[in-house]
Amino acid sequence: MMAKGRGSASAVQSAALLVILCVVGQCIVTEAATYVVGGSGGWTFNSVGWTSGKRFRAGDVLVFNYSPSVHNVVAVSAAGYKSCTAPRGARALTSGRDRITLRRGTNYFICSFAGHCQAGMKIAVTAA
Ligand code: CU1
Repeated sequence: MMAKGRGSASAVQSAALLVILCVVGQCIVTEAATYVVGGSGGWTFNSVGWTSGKRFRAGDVLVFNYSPSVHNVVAVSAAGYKSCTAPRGARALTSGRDRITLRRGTNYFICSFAGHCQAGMKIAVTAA
């Protein structure tokens, strides 16, 4: 009888622990999710629609996968995003698998290879 009682208490403790781990796990995922831009297709033309329906938070990480011989990633302003122009002296990321942590507000990225941004190789990512 006593053993059964302890067993029940232990089962309750296990259930409580599981809930706490799940909650903690969810918090971690919520605070720093990682997104592969463009999904399996990667960072390429017509990436512009990729953000649709997604909710981003400051601290989330975007992974840009692409071939560095034909693309790059440049962070730009809203104006640069609209006009598809990188600011003078802008540093282009060129590793082919760049990771960028989102800041609160709207983060703009384009590919600065000629014509690529105009072909939809641009994304505006708003992080809450
Ligand atoms: Cu490109």
